Amino acid sequence: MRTEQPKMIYLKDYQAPDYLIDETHLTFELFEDHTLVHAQLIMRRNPERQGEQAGALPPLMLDGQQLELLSLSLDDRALAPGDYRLDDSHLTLQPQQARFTLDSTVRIHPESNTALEGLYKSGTMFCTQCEAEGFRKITYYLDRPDVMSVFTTTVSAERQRYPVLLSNGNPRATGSEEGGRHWATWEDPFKKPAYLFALVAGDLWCVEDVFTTMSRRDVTLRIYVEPENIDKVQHAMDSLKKSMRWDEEVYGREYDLDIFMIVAVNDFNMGAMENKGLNIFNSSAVLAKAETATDAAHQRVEAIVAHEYFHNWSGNRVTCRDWFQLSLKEGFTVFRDAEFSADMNSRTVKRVEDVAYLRTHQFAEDAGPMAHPVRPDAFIEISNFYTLTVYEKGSEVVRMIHTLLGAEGFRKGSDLYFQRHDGQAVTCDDFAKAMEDANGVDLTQFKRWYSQGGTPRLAVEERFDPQARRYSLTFRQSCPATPGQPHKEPFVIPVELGLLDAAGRELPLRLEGEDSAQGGNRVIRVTEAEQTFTFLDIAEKPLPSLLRGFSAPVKLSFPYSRDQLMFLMQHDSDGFNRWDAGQQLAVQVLQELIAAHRRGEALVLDPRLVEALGTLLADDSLDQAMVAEMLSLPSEAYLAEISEVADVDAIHAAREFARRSLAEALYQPLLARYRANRAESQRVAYAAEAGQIARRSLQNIALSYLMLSGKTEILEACLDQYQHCDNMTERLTALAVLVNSSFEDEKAKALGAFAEHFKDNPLVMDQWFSVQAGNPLPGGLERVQALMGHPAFTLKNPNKVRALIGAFANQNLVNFHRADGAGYRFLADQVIVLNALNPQIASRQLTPLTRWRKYDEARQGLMRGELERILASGALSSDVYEVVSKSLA
Ligand code: B3K
Ligand code: ZN
Repeated sequence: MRTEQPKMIYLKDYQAPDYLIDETHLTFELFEDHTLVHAQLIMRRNPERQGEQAGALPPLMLDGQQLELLSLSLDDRALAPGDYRLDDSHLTLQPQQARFTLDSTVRIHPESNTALEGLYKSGTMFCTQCEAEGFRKITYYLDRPDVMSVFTTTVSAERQRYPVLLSNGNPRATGSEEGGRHWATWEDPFKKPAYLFALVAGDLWCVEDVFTTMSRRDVTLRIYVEPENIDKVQHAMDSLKKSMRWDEEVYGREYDLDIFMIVAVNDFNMGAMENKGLNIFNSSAVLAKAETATDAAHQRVEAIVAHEYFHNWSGNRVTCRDWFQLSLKEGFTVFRDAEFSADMNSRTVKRVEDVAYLRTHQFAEDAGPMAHPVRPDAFIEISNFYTLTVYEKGSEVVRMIHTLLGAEGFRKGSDLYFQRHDGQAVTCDDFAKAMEDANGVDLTQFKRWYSQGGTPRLAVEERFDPQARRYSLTFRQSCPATPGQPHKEPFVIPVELGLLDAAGRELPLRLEGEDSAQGGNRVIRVTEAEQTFTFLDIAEKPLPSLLRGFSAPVKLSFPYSRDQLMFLMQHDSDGFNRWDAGQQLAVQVLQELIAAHRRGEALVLDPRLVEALGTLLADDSLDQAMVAEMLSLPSEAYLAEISEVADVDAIHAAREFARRSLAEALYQPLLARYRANRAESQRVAYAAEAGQIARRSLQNIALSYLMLSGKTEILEACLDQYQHCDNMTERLTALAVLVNSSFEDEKAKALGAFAEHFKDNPLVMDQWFSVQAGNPLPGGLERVQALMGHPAFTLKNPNKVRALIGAFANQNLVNFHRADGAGYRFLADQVIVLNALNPQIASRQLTPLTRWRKYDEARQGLMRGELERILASGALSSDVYEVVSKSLA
């Protein structure tokens, strides 16, 4: 908890460290009521700083929090309290020579660490989470990413309780001690910052495999889990091997150590952590088998395993100089894992999912009080900056570089980046420079994507001159002000586009100034506030397909008519834009319904939406996963994001009306698709592979529409699917549509049976909580409050908090935003409790309240009131303080 006034830290103040740590030798003695940490640091003056600060050596200021210092010596000389200074967060002393060895012993208390940062216990197991600044809760250190050291780690613990002792690198030695204890020593030969340190001790089982690298070295692969989960590891292991091969093939990156380990833990603040050679994962990001994990969960495991593995190069071998550069590793690695998933599954579906997520959540962040550039220039608490902007928008920025340079040029740039900076801690500018140098291009203006926050708007206008056969597109870009950035300079916006003729064929494209046409799909660069591109030899007025594949993270507007959108839905050669045309059509129709609802008028659905979706359903040749995506109406959260003032009740009413009308109008084709796919699901055994996933996604969205009919034949089909299936994807969907229906008896029975059957599986219980938390029927808050008292719920487990409180506040908009403010009060109450238990989780849960400006005046007042109540509630963590104070500013 904070005792000093929180301080803003600025990128412009960055200075290289005064001292370096060449070697770090750690010994941990783990006990039930405390842990002793001995650290030997072989240190020297940083030569880079020597010139600037000639003369006497500067003081050495080590980071350290919540440590009880037991002994300290400098070059074997014990230091007395008068020889150093201690405060809440630092240990300061005066070295006498440029090279020295510092030994310290501290006592820490992992057994009572509920913040889950540093060394802590998850169940009976010891584990660590050090990124970003958790290592300072383990020992006194220069806890900053530009201090890179080799580590040896010895862990000692009681053998019976903790038979497995792990740390980074390769295993070196093991031995026994008196009193039933044993020890193991690990050596990591690669220099790394302290945030990549990891330690695990527990009673774990593992699945082992071998991967032969491109230079024919055998690497041992191990995934450690608690014994009861050993049957849920194969999917993660397969994903790991695929990732290792893909990184060799696509980036030429080979794994370096002799062993790569993953450990699954139940209590974890986020998805997973890329510690060198010893990744620690939230069990939800490792464990997956047919009976307990949905298709989405299987795909999430594959993506996160890949993401953490890819960090071995993009993050570990080449790391960040300071935390302002976080997107250097995160944006790049998200881009890498997205491309991996696209290669393993359906590329278009992956892109659709990612873009829908970005537009809904990152765009909202960009429009709110916590908006910041991909490379922020100031923060109070770095944990608050593991954001959608740094990750997802950061990935879009890397994707744009890829689009501008082409796959080959991008690979030349990444090769140069890895080769030039291996073993270094670098900046986003270094990344861009490698891309520039390898390709002979200038990215100066492009780099505004790193320094300017906010979502650019790109308005497009067309003009056609039939006599001159000229077709022009005028682009106007602007970007709204964000905190600290009132004015923005123009971005470089790559716009991938094509022009379609009346038959839906792509026209050859010749821009003014070019000698001949160059294909029908191309990327143009919008670099000015206003810019016109003229295409020549255009005989008839074409229909433009713009921003294909979502080639830039902008809000594009073009005055499409509904008929034009229907045309694009059917004819665009770009699968992403076919989906996007469908979304734009649905948005237009839904916005009309929202407005009608607000005026108190009767709602009438535009038949064109029925026709468009009916056409898709009738076409057997289409990818079923894409049909499922296109049948999904834009989410309530997205409709809220694009509203000037979000009227959640009107949004919900309009969207539900549209869903019911579609279900009624398309009942027969939906039922036919449902039955065919369900029959197939019953015929073949479950596999988490693309074809089956596509089939189930269409089956399940069809069921969710059909259930709106309230017909008994559908209720029976739903109950049959719930009871007779070999996988969680079908079972959970059946449960969810039942929960959202008005069949109260069947609902209660199914919920009871589900909980009874899965009560010993915490990850499945998380899904059970989420399904209920998301139920929009009246009384949502009371249901959630009752579930907080369920024996499987605890505020101490982040997955439970996310599953119940997070799902309620983020996905159940009508109940969370109920007019009396009780939803807000509930969330604020939980944040106040969580603030003391786990600041990172508390601060995350606050997000929906930070969006108060989106709502009507009455709700704004209620939301602000709750933020003020949190601010006044006592000693706030820096995490919660930063978010609340910026939201109220
Ligand atoms: N690098 C970690 C995130 C650490 C978050 C610390 N609050 C996981 C990842 O992005 O791979
Ligand atoms: Zn990452």
